[in-house]
Amino acid sequence: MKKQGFVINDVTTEDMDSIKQKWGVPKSLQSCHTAIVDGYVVEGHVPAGDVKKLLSTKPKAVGLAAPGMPSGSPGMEMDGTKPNFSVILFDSQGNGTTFHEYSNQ
Ligand SMILES: [Cu+2]
Repeated sequence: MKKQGFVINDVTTEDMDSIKQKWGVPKSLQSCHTAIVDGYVVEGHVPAGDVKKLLSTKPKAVGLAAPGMPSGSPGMEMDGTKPNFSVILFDSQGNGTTFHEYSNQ
């Protein structure tokens, strides 16, 4: 994210659950880490391009999530594996819609 021009304030905590709860990350969308960018939640390995699109389009939503630890996502690259996962836009009701589909097809 730094390379993409984001300023990072890195916080390490054992208590990720209460952070995710506080920011309204639905259980089904949770991943290993949670970022807050301009008031939006970015959950998990969401590519920088999607975060930029979120910030430029400013949809009415809580944030973006890449649930789990999808292989091929930033930081999870594997040799010969193309990204194959979905970035989900979710609202305060916990409803998600596909924001960006990465497909290796
Ligand atoms: Cu992860």
